[in-house]
Amino acid sequence: MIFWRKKKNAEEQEAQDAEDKIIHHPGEPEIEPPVEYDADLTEDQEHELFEETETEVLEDLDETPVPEHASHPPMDDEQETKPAKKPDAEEGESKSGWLSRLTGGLSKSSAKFTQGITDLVTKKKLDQDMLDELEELLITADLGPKTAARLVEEFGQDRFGKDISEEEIREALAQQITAILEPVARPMTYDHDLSVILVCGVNGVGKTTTIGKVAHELQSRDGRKVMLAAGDTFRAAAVEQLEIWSQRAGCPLVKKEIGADAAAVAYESYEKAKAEGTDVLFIDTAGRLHNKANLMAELEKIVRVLKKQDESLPHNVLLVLDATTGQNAVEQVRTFKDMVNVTGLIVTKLDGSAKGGIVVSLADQFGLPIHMVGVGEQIGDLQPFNASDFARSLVGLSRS
Ligand SMILES: Nc1nc2c(ncn2[C@@H]2O[C@H](COP(=O)(O)OP(=O)(O)OP(=O)(O)O)[C@@H](O)[C@H]2O)c(=O)[nH]1
Ligand SMILES: [Mg+2]
Repeated sequence: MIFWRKKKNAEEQEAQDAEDKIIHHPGEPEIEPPVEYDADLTEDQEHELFEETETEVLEDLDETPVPEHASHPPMDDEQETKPAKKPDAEEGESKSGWLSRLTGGLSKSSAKFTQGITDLVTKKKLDQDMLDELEELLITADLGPKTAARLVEEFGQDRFGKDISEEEIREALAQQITAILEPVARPMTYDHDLSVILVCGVNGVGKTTTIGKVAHELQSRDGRKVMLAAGDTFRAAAVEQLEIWSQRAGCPLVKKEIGADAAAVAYESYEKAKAEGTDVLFIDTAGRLHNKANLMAELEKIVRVLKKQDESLPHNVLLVLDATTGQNAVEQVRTFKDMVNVTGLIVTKLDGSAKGGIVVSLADQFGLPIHMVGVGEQIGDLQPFNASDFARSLVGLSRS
């Protein structure tokens, strides 16, 4: 009996470890949680926890090994001394800059695509071998097996046995991909007197940077009153990083001591934002806690506390995804959707080695709005998502 129980525990542990891998980058050292977490707190306990965490300084936090990866490369001294790049003056200029960075970033996968399609069209007529190879190509570009199969099936429907050219394949794919992306390419909206936006995602995906970029744009370009809340209370560097962005954007920051309850930060920031007539409040969250259960408990509690203030809060829950993690991003969406009501996605790092097909895969599987894409670390590098431009870049075609 005891043996059975042990085996069951081992299985549970294995399942837990497998799930945690989704929220932790591979190769990171394990870190211990600074505090025990209780996800199911009564109101009284919650109150108590607020009191406790507000005064409790995590004495042993300095000894907690913070993973190298999570120590925020962009916010090191070197980066911070660099002045933030000024936003591009002209809309057109900004758009072509975005496109060239996107196309440049996607060139790795689009080059493979282009070459792959060239290799594919060895015969004139479209046959099953060509369709199979095309499916392989799409999977290699991170579109995922389901989306790849669907695209190839649609593609083959009217064309099977007919003459086909390389250009025709690329144009047809661009059109099909645009059709998948168009319904989800929806810009962020800030419809409420005070729009409250919770930003989540695993560590290092670009949550804090994204908040900084958007805050800057809203505050400096659109003249909206923005406030930032440092809900990642796990590491001092996380608060500092957001503080720097708040200074760049010229907007206030609500922060508490390290180890404070993230939900308390959310609570206070909302009260303050209301009192100060703020238009948009962004709440940053931790990407890494000890395990998925801790992360879930923290996010759920933030939402619960906000909902007590106003049932409609938070108005948006943005999930930030790093495109370079490929199909793992799909698992991250599933994981976070289980925890919180994700309302939209932001996909970052499309300027890097990402195979942009992951964006198509996400759009096809979840249908969640993709509000913006990140193509670099600077302020102007976060741009609204354009379905057709993206699709054409992906298959190696120029803008239509
Ligand atoms: N190349 C590139 N780098 C980006 C992009 N967006 C963010 N980054 C970089 O990714 C790294 C991590 O960004 P953060 O904003 O700190 O990520 P985070 O999700 O807040 O991380 P945690 O707070 O650890 O959970 C930084 O070096 C950013 O500059 C992007 O679109 N392209
Ligand atoms: Mg962060």
